Amino acid sequence: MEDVISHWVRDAVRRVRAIDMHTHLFPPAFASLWRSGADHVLTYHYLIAEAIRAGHRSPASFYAMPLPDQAAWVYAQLFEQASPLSEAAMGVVAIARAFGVDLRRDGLMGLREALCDQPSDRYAARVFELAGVDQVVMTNDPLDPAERAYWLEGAPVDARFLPALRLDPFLGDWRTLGERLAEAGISLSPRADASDLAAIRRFLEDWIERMRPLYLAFSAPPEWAYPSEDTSGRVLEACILPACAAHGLPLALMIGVRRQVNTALRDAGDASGRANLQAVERLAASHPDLKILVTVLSREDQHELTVLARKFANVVPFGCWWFVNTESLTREISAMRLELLGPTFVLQHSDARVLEHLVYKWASARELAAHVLVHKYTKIARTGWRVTRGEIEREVGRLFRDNFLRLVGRA
Ligand code: RAT
Ligand code: ZN
Repeated sequence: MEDVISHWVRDAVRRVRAIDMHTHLFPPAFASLWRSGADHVLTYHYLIAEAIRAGHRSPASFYAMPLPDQAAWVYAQLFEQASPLSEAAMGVVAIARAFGVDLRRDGLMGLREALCDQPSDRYAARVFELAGVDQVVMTNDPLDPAERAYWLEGAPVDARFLPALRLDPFLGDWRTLGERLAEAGISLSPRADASDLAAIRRFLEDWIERMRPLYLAFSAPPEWAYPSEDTSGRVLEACILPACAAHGLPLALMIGVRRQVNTALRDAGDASGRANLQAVERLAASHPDLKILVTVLSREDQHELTVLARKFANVVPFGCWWFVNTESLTREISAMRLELLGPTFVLQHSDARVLEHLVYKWASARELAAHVLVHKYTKIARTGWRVTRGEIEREVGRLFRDNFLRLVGRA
């Protein structure tokens, strides 16, 4: 029976089509924001941090190089002068293999030839197929001028790319928000008064109408508090939460990032810290109708978040984010969530910044699911439960897609 269970689980996990609920990918029509190809794969900020560490080079001199030289330098540090043992480096090996490239034999040139670096529908379809992914959710920022222009000109959004409205600047410093909104034609006063909040609310309404996002989201530092009397607390209370309620949209919180602890590293310069999860608890308790998707960056917060989700059915933990998206930590976190919540969370998201990331991140998610579920199903079978293939397929479907789709009202 145990061999049969292992076969059923592995087969269900291999075949399930994932919905990726958080990526940084854009459709082909958003051409300048599209990222694919070997040079982008190798200059993923996860790898840049590792290469600069291994190669003892200053971030400034690294970033001064053109993209192909940056990629070649990262490749030399992490693949020629060392074994690719880290999660992100192994990811490149997995991408290469999926495209028929043997990195030892074919090197970076082989990878450049096999991967396409231009926006392309057909290539997107091929990569989605290799990853077994049906749809990805984007991270859409109406305050990014390049992105805003695509939306305003009505660039077509391929149905495989689903929008999510990302609101980080709205919860940041008031002056910076004012500057960013001014670029979008909205002027705020320094007072953060009722008319400013009304203008922000109208801006959100306008973009919800235009983008039709699946959820609103923001990432937050460890000290993020709720409720709060500062301007960001007022924006949340007066603009973001009412927008969620008016449109029945979930709010996704990504908590625990300490931005730019090393500014020279740019995108690679963020760190993590322990969050104050009582803020989430208060938000969940005071807004029982608000669906809250939550992921936390520090390993130390994972158990507290899981316990919190037991108390509030409107809190749904999702994925293993960034520094906890590693083989050992995803196993620990996902097993713990199953043990305390059953299959009522979202197993994984990719956070892909480059199209081909989907391939290795979802291969890892499948390996993770197989590892954790073979163990659990074997255990309930030994305990006396007659396991069926159908129930395994149902739960795998929930973890990879259905829990998320139900939450955003698309099931
Ligand atoms: O994982 C990452 O690539 C980070 O840089 C962040 O983008 C993070 O996932 C976020 O969405 O803020
Ligand atoms: Zn992200």
